[in-house]
Amino acid sequence: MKIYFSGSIRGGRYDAAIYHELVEYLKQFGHVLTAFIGSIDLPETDEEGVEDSDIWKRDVEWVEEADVLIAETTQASLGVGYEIAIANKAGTPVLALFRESRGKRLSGMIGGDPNVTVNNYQQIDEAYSFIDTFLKWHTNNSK
Ligand code: 6IA
Repeated sequence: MKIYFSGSIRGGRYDAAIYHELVEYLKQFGHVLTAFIGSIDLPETDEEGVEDSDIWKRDVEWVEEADVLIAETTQASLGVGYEIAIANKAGTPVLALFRESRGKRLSGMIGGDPNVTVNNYQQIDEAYSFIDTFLKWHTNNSK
């Protein structure tokens, strides 16, 4: 299974440790195309030598070829929202994981999308369990 993991980069790396945990967990189910998003020391802005046009082209291809897209959406990110929209268009199932904290709510454009499975969690184990349920369902009903 090809898994596209989405998490904030330029939107802010505050949740990098959580992305790391999620990516490590996802690896048991298949190939995580974007495992680098879970790198704790991935820079927010220091991306010398990487053209935005190349990032966009490769990521759009990966979202389209992925079997599922799993996004950690707590830290708002334009890129993550954009990827969710592309996945929808490509028919790639989307799971959005959100931690209800800091008095913040998920964007209505994600929370209100009938094609997105939104699961709220507090502890990482709850996120793992939502991932299990989501992947089990989509393994049995693949696109
Ligand atoms: O707007 P953001 O930068 O927060 O968007 C984050 C999302 O866009 C992630 O889910 C990624 O899939 C994608 N994305 C944004 N920047 C990059 C990128 N930059 N490379 C790949 N995907 C990206 C180069 C990173 C480099 C330091 C290794």
